[in-house]
Amino acid sequence: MQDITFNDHSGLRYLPEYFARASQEALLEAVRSVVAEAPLYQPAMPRTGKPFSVKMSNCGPLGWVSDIKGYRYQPLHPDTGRPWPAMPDQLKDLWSTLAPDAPPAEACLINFYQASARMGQHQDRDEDMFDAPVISVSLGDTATFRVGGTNRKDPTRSFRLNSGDVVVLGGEARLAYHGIDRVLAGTSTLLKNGGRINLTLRRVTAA
Ligand code: MD6
Ligand code: FE
Repeated sequence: MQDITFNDHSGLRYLPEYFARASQEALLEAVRSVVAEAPLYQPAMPRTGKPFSVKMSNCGPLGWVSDIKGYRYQPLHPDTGRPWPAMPDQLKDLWSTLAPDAPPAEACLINFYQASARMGQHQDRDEDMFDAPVISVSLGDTATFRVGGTNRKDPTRSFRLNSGDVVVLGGEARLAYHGIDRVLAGTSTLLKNGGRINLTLRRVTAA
């Protein structure tokens, strides 16, 4: 495992191959169980109601949702009305390893990308506190991740996120703009039918 801390975005950590193949498979199994109970739903943009190209679900006590009314965290699945499934142990362990000083993660957003899906540049700022980092795990096809600074116009850099890679946005980089330019189809054999899953772990409420 390497630990490359980019000095021009302090608090951004890129941990390539954090999870080896066997751990990726175990994590994927855990995600499948979550999604069996909390099916992927189609989020939509606030105000316009335009659908996202990414489908989503969540696990943990809170889940991030977006619909015509806005972005928010809520304890219930928007379609089924049931609580989100528990967070898998592998993700709790990841959080306690990489964010040892933070209170427990409350939400894990599951993003599912098929071939042409992408995610525009955004800040993760729907949480009540920004002291804890946001930690992401990528599974399946490689994606190009673009990250800038805390102002939309700041210069950006992009790098590839492969299956098993972990990204931490903490410190100053907690509110850095970032997004997914594209997913490179056929780059991983982890998901039988291709595509990419990204898991983002967050603390939502002040402890
Ligand atoms: C993605 N990731 O990789 C989108 N957010 O599909 C994110 O939006 C993200 O990777 C916060 C921290 C790390 C991330
Ligand atoms: Fe994000």
